[in-house]
Amino acid sequence: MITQAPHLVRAVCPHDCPDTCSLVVTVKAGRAVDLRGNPDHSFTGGFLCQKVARYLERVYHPERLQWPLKRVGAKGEGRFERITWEEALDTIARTFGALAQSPDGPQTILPYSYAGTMGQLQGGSLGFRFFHRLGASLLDRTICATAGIAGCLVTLGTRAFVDPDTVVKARTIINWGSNTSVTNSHLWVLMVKARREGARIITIDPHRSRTAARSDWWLPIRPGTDAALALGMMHVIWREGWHDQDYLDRFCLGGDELRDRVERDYSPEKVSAITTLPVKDIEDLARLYATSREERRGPSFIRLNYGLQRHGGGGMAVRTITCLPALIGAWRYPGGGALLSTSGQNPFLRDDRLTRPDLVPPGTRTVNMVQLGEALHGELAGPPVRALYVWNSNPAAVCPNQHRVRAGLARTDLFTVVHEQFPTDTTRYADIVLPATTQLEHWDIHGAYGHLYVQINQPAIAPLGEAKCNTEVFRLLAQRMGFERALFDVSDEELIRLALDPLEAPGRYPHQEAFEGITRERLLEEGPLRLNLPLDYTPFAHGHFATPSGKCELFSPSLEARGLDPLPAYVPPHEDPQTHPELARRYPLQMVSPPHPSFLNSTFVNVPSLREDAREPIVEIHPADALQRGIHHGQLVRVFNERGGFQARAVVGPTVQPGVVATLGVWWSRYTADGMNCNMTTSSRLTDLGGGATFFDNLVQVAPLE
Ligand SMILES: Nc1nc2c(c(=O)[nH]1)N[C@H]1C(S)=C(S)[C@@H](COP(=O)(O)OP(=O)(O)OC[C@H]3O[C@@H](n4cnc5c(=O)[nH]c(N)nc54)[C@H](O)[C@@H]3O)O[C@H]1N2
Ligand SMILES: Nc1nc2c(c(=O)[nH]1)N[C@H]1C(S)=C(S)[C@@H](COP(=O)(O)OP(=O)(O)OC[C@H]3O[C@@H](n4cnc5c(=O)[nH]c(N)nc54)[C@H](O)[C@@H]3O)O[C@H]1N2
Ligand SMILES: [Mo]
Repeated sequence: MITQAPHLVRAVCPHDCPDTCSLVVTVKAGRAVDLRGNPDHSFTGGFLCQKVARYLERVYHPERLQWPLKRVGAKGEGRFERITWEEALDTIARTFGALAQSPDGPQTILPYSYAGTMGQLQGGSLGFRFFHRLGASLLDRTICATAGIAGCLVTLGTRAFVDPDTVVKARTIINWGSNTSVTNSHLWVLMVKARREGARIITIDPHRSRTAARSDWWLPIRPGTDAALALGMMHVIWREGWHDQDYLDRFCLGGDELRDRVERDYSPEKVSAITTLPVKDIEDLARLYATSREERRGPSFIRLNYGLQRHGGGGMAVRTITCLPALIGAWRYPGGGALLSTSGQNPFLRDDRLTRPDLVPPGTRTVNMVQLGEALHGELAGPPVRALYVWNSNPAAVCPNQHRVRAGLARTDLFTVVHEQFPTDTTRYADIVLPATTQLEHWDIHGAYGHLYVQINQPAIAPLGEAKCNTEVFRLLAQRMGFERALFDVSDEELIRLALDPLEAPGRYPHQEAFEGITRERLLEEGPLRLNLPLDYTPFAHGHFATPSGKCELFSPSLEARGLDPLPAYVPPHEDPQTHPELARRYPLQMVSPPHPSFLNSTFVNVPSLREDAREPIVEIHPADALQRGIHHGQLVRVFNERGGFQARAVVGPTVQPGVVATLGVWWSRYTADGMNCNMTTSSRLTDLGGGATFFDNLVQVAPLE
């Protein structure tokens, strides 16, 4: 396949981002010399974000791991020696085999992976299959999205979904806890198109994000109080008679109960006190939202994202916000409704045939990935963790309560394997480091969580050095463990076929018909193909929710059966100054720590041009809070709480409200002055629904360094 004349290869951006761009790579004499957004894919529109535009700098980075290593220094020190694949694989198989035979059994082995690649093959498939067959502990992959999914399931029975291609028709657009122009930039393009047709763009965010700055209206809500705002909007909508009674009567459960609750408990005055937004703003927001069809001649669209979920009440917040479109009947119209994720529309995004959960021994314990620190300190139920296998993740940077995570990783009796492309914070703690391929060096098949296209990624170049892809490593390990050949002697191309094969259970939601006509051959020949769903798709225009009642459950009998509040409600943050004044006396500032536009979580921090762009960790603080602490703009400060601290440069200004601070980006320890990052301060407590992470539910203090 690799020829001397320059040729083009179609690839897919593998990163954890809703946009899953289609890429075109130019290869010359076996080397990728150019990479750009595919102009023929309508959603990608021929442009890439500032990070992936530099993807080749990652691929050919001088620090790419190219051969297996074994540790020769202390854990955390980062001293390694080159070994052969034979030695590396034998060591791992021998250690896993011995642990599986030990009295505590295979659950002493903890696999740890997240979204280094979103591909169905390299991000799922044989990796899961291997650890399921081994009987290792299961990992609850909660670090990002589970609170929101759980919240959506209560109200809608599926993820809040609007066909992104229809967003240009919306006339009131709300970015709710969503930094769309940064984290979902191709949807932002559609929002701007809608604005040219008269749409108004509103952003609800405690931080004046790039998106907030580019919006028509920014509402600087107090962190963790979004459910209260949504309930206040409902109060106003019912009071003013802006609701859609017909939609409520025909397609919803519990409209009257919800109305009683918001009339009684969520007056704009009360909501104003919780959210710190003025009463007038709450009323104006409700009006713009509910009267968009009449006044702005098009429906209302909410881009609901992850920022507002990373709080103690994050699940309930999403459950509550996803009630709003039903209240005003927004689901009836193309472009109307709320979008969290399109992934629920794609059959293979939950395909057990690739991962084989049926192989898991009954009674296997599950470890919540947010609580890696606790797991490594033996504080969770079940056998102690004696071995850790990390791939597609960098927990020594991205995991909350980082001091405890690092202390756990430093345990001398823990056997740690890390399969990585780069020497990250996590590889420093590994006993064995395995070199991984990048997206240009392996096969994959991708859906997306921000559009409706399926794509195949073809390898453009040969693996660098001795790098191997995830599926290959699990094949080799399975061989050494003596696992069934039928389970693991499966090529990547066969796995792609399996992913696209018809499901055995027809009629299952999402519908298999979505794949009709989408074949491996067509994907290879034609590039991205849209799922077989109608244009202007409005799945809830006539109800058909995926809840047990088939209705939009404003009142949830299933929550009631679990002994939980069946109606939407405001659940305060775990670390809430209003309800925990004594904690707030020591740590008075609520800190959010969303991604830096130059980075993708902790990925790309080691690409020099992007890191230069981000410069160094900063903390944005309101002038009143800075004055009180004697902090001036540009000064070095320490941000801390009981869990730990990190150093940052103060950016003083009105980009946050008093009582709130913001820091951007998950830095690698080697690129910060003190070797720390924001996750030194974040907590491993979980959300109310879904067991999710609460990164932004974090009280801190800020003090000048000198
Ligand atoms: N460039 C870039 N793109 C990315 C990523 C990246 O790291 N870099 N990460 C990818 C991943 S893994 C994900 S999950 C998505 C995340 O996509 P988003 O959800 O858009 O990401 P965040 O920036 O974490 O959060 C959005 C905004 O929520 C705000 N926020 C924090 N707390 C609250 C709150 O209580 N209420 C409200 N209303 N807002 C709040 C934050 O200040 C932030 O500006 O983006 C993906 N895309
Ligand atoms: N404070 C704070 N913390 C956060 C967040 C935040 O906003 N604030 N965001 C959270 C969110 S939303 C998420 S999703 C998590 C993300 O957590 P992770 O999924 O761990 O994300 P990354 O930091 O991107 O690390 C992924 C790693 O996988 C590696 N990798 C990429 N491709 C491959 C491959 O093919 N094979 C192998 N073996 N490795 C590969 C990359 O080199 C990279 O080091 O972080 C969370 N942490
Ligand atoms: Mo995420």
